[in-house]
Amino acid sequence: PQPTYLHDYQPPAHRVTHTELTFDLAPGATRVKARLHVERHPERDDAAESPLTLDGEQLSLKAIAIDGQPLDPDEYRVSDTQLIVHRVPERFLLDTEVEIAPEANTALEGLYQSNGMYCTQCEAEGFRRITYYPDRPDVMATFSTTLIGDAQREPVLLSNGNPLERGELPGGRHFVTWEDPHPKPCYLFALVAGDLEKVEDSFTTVSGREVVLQIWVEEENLDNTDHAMASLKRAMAWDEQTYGREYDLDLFMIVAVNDFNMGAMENKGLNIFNSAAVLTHPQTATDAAFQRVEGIVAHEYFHNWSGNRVTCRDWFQLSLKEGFTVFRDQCFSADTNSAPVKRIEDVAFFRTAQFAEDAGPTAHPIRPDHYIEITNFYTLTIYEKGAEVVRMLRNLVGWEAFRQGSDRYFERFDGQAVTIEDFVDCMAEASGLDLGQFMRWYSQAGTPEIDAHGEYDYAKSEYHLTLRQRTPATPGQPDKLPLHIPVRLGLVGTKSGEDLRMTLDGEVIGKDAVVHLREDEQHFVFTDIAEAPVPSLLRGFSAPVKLRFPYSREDLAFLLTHDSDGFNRWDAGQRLALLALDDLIAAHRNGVEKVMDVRVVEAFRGLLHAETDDKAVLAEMLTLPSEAYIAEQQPLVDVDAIHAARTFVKQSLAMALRDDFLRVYHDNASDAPYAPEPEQIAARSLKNVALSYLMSIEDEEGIELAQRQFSAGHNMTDVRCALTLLTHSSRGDLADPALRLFSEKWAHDPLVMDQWFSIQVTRPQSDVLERVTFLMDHPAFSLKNPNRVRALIGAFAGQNRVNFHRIDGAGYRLLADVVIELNRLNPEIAARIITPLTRWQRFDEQRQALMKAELERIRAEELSPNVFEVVEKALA
Ligand code: B3K
Ligand code: ZN
Repeated sequence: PQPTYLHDYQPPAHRVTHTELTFDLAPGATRVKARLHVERHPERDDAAESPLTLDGEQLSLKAIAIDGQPLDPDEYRVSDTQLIVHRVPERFLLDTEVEIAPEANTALEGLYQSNGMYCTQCEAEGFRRITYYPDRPDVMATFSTTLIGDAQREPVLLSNGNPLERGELPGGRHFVTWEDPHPKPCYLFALVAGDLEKVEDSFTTVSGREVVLQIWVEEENLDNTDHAMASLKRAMAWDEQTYGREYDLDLFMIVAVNDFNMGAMENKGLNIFNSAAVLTHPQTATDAAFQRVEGIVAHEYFHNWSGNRVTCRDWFQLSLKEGFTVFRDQCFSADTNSAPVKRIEDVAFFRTAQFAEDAGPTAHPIRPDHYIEITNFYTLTIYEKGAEVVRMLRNLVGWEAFRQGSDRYFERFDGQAVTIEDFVDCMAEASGLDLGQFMRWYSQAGTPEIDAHGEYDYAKSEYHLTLRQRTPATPGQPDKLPLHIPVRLGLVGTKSGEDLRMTLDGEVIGKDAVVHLREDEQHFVFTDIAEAPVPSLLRGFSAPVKLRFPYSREDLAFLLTHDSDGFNRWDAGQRLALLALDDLIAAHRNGVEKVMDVRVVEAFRGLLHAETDDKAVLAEMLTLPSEAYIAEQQPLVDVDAIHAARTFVKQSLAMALRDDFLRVYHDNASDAPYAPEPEQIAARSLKNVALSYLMSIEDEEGIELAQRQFSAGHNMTDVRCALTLLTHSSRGDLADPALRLFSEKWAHDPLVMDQWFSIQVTRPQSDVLERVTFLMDHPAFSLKNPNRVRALIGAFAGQNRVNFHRIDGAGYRLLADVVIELNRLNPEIAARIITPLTRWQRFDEQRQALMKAELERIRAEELSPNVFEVVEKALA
C-alpha cells in the first residue's frame, strides 16, 4: 500500500452538487442506484481534460450511464479501488447501479448489518463501499435518499435530513424518501433500516423553532434512553448559549447499534451510536458510563457545526473538527459536572495514553503529513492533543476573542471544507495575536519537555525561574523547533501559604498568570517577592508537556495543602506518590526491604481529615497514579516492580489509615435513589476509593462491606466496584460466587457482560491468561463485536500489565493470535488492539525480543493496510 501525502493535495477535478440514492435492501442482493449531478471544478484548469475518477471498493457494477446514455465498456475502466470514465462533458448526470453485500461485511465500514439491522459507517472512507463516488470531504452535495425494504423486517427506514415521502410497494415492501438540504461530504451519509422502536422528545431552539428528537433502539432498550435524551437537550442549549450555535433541521435522530467500531458517528441529522455510548440504566451502567454517554452525545451533537456545517478539506485536517469538538465536549462536561474532576480525569488519561503514543513508533503530529490508512489516525493525538492545542488557543487569546474567532470561523466557512490554518487565522484575527510560532504545535510530533529551575534571592527579594524546553525526536522528525508554550503559574509563599503577587519586568501580572515560553531557554525574574515561594507551575495543565522541577517532598506536601489551583494540588499529590514509588521500585529491583515514606502517609492522613466540600476532588487525590502512568515515568518499564511497589504503597496507606477509610466509607454510603448527579457521584467515588484501600489489605470489615455492597445491588457503580474488589482480591474464595451470581443475572445484557469480562481479565493473579482463553469461548463473547473485543482482549492487554507482559511471552502470543484473526474480520479494530505490542522499546531485552517476534509473526500474514501500517512502524 502507498502512502497519501498532504503536499499532494489538489482540489477534485469534478464535484458533485446533488446526489440521489436508491437502496433496495435485500439479503444477498442489495442494490444501490446513484444519480450524481456532476460538474467540473472551477479551480482546476485541467478539469476539461481530466477523466472522471470515482472511488469504489468491493462493489459490483451493474449499470452505468451518462445523461441517460449507457456507456460502452471502452468508455470507462473499473479497478479494485476506482471507476474511471475517460471523457465526460462539463456538466452531466451520472447514473450507476451496484450490488453490495452488507451481510458479509465484518469490517463494519460502509453498509453492514448488526443484529439483523442495516446501518452505515462512512467516515472516513466507508462510502466507497456503498457506491462509486468522489469519497473525499471536499466534495459537498445535497442528498436525496430512497430506502426500499421489507415492511416486516425493516419497518423503520432512516436517512439524513427530513422524511419527504413514504409508501407501500408490491411484495410486502415499502419505501421512504429522505432529503437533506445541507450540502455535505459523503462521509456524513447514513442509513438505518430495521425493526426499531423510538423514544421521542422535542427541543425549542433559541429562535423558537421546534426540533423533534428521536432515539431509536431495539425494543428491550426503550427504558435506557432517558439520560441520553436529557444529555442531548442540555448539549443543544449549551451550544446555543456558549457558541451561539443553533440546530438547523427539524429532526435530530440517534440510533443505537450493537456492532460499532468507535463510540459514535455524527452523520447529519442521524447520529449512529455504539449502544455502549448511548444506553444507560442505574442497574446496568456505572457513573462513569453515564458521564461517558453524556460526553459522547454532546460531542456528536457539537459536530453539527464543528465538522458538518464547516468540514475538513482533506483527512490531514481531521483534528480541525476533532480537536475543536473534543475541546467543546470537555467544556460542556466541565460545566455540567465537577469542573476540576473533569480536568483531572482528562489529564490523567492524557498523560498516560497520549504521552505513550507520542513517545512510541506511531507518534505523529496533530496534522500528519502522510498516511497509509486514515482509519489509523483516529488517535489520541488527533483528538486529545488536538483538544489541548485548542484549549491553549482559548487560554492565549482569552474566551471573548476565542468566541469571536469561533463566530468568524463558522460564518466565513459555512458550507465549506477548510483547513487548520483557516481556523487559527480566525483566532489570530479576532485577537490580534501572532500565532505563527504556535502553528508548530500542529506539525511537530512528540511531547515537549520543560526543565524548570527556580531560586529565591533573599537579599533582593527576587524569584528567578528558568524554563528550558526540548522536544525529543520522533520517527521521521529528528530535529524539533521550540514551541510557543503558555505556562500558567503562581508563587506560593512558604510563610503565608498564599499566592504572592507577581511582578515581571516591572509589570504587575497578578497572583496567577501565564508566562510565554518561546525560546529554547528563558529566564524570568519576579521582583518584590517578600517571602520564599514554592512555584506552582503549569497550573490546570496549561500546555500538553512534561514539566520537571526538582521539588522536595516537603515542597510537594506544602503544595498539596496550599496550592490555590485544584489541579496542581492534585498533581502535587501525584508527584509525591511518584517519588515514594520510585524508591520502592528501586528497592524491589534490588531485593531490599521496602519501607513506606511516612510523608506520604501523613499527607494522606491530612487529606482524610481536612474539611472539604469537594468530595469528587478528594477521591481523585486519594487515588494513586495508575501502573500505566508510573510506567510512563520510568526509563525502562519493570511491570512487576511497578505492581509490587504500587500495591505496597496502597497496603501501607490502608494499614496506617484503616479507621479513616472505614469512617469515610460509612460517611458516604447512602440509600438515596440513584441519580447520576455530581454530588452523588462524588460521594460514591469517595466511598469506593475507601473500600478499595480496605480491600487491599483484606480487612475483614472491608470484605463484609464489599460483599454487602455487591448483594445490595443498589446501582451498577457500587456493584461493579464491589465485584471488582472481590474478584481482584487474593482471597480466591471471594471471586467465584460473586462472578457466578452476576453472570446469571446479566447473561441477557451484552453491555453488562462486557463489564463481567473486563473485571475478570484485569485480575492481577497469575492464572488470568488461561481465563482469557477460556472466556473467549464463552457464548457471550464474539470476535466480530468490537465491544466484546475491547472488553476482553483490550482490557487484558491494555490494563493487566503484569499478566500481559508475562515473561514467557504467552500474553503477547495471545494478542498476536487475536490480531491475526481480526486482521481478516475487522482491520480497524485489529490495528487498534495491537497497540500494546508496538510499545516494545520500553521493556527489557527479553520482553523486547518476545514482542518483536510476535510482530514479525503478524507481519508474515497477508495484511490489511491498517495492520500493515502499524506493524511496519513498530518494527522500523
Ligand atoms: N467522527 C467519528 C469518527 C469515526 C471514524 C471511524 N473510522 C467519531 C467522532 O469523533 O465523533
Ligand atoms: Zn468527533
